[in-house]
Amino acid sequence: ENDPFGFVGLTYDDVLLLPGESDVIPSEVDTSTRVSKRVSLRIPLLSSAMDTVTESRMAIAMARQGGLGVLHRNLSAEEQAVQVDLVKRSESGMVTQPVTTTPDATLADVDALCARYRISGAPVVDADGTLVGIVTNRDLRFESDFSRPVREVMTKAPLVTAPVGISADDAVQLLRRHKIEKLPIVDERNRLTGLITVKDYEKSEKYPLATKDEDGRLRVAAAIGIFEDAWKRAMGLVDAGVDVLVVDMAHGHSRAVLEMISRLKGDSAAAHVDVVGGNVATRGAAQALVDAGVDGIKVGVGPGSICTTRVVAGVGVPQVTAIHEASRAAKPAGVPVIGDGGLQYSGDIAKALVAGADTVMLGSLLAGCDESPGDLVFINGKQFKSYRGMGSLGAQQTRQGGRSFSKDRYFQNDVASDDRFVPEGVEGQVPYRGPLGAVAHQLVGGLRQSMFYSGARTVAELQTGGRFVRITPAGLKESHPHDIQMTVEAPNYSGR
Ligand code: RVP
Repeated sequence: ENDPFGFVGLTYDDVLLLPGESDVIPSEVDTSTRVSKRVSLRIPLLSSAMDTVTESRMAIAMARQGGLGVLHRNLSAEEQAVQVDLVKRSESGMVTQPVTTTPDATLADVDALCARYRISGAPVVDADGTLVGIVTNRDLRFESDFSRPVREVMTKAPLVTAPVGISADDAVQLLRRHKIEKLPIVDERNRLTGLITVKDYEKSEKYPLATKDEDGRLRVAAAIGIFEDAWKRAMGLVDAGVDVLVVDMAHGHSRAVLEMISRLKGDSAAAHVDVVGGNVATRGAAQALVDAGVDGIKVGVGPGSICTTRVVAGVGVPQVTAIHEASRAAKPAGVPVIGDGGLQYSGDIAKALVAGADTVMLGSLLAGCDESPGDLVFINGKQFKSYRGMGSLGAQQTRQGGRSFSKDRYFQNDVASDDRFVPEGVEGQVPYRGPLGAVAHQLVGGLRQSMFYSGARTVAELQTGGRFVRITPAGLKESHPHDIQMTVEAPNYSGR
């Protein structure tokens, strides 16, 4: 494999999956998989840790669909921890640390709180955590003076409450019987310990595949680096309840990355958090991550749609080969592989899985969603959203408190000024795609078709039974629509 003239790197457009005998239809297949040793997903999709792709809104939407969002790290550690918090509090069977207010807060405070967490009201607690009332939208609706204190408008205790440990069914009964929307959970001394809301139950019916932790809260991952205050950032994210830490560097096969991973794995405070490392593109690098104790391996050096590493540095491995090579070290160790970057169409998901990935990470395919950060722009009557590499000049120029947080992904944290920075990414825009739900439906729908054609009921069956055929440029041309002028846009295909 080290003979460069015999070792060919293949990518998505170089291969197709052979159709195989099938006794399963698309709607019957099971797309469940693992991101890392202890975190399972119902659909094999992750959203990229990029500032034009994943903040809390995208992370919430991804987890609801059954995937996982990885919060980007081009912001202060405190802000990133707040994002984790927003996801963890967003939806659950029961909120264990509900957002609360106090009797002396103003209605304006409550209004801001509700907007921030997208909630419709909050329990009111006194200084020692005792439940003294509840304030909801309804209390604010006809109020003109928002400087009034909560104590004057809240519904005062005694409220309908439930004891710690109440079952889901009993809770729903109570909500129904009393025609209320929020049920505070209290201990024997009437201190608030949780909150159950009607909305949460409606959401669990609406999002049956949602990715949740043991407490019923949505799961979320977050990216960290390795330099300067990376450790402090990691601990802040752990405190905020992050489920997976992703050591997110352009070159994962480097000593500092391996050391960061071993250190995290050895730390008792982070013992319940899975650690993903990357990015890598060779078997040796994947083995080094395995040896460092990693729970998941992220693969991809240069495949990203916004990435210029392969031309600026001349380094990389075409993605299907990279995934295959990395999986040769990861599989025997039982460590899941994430195929990160380079996917253009839903068909590429199954190709990644057959090559050896367990999940894929998407940037450009998700950057156009409503839930990604950034505003819609109109150009010639068409709608776009901006999308940029984390190694682009623009991403480096994002500063908070005079600091840039993204340079170190490319090991250039010692570069003092922007004009000395060597970018490995570009900035641009992608077509507006609407809500993530619709986009994910098409992506997962495509994967279901792949599994049907391959005769695979599960991701594991696809991974072991799937077979590639290598194609030529003529085969690729034949694969795409040809000899026709497309007049109607398909929801899952845009021309090349
Ligand atoms: P794509 O889905 O092809 O748009 O690729 C997204 C991936 O590209 C990210 O998950 C990340 O690994 C990588 N990336 C992000 N920024 C850059 C860069 O500036 N080079 N690359």
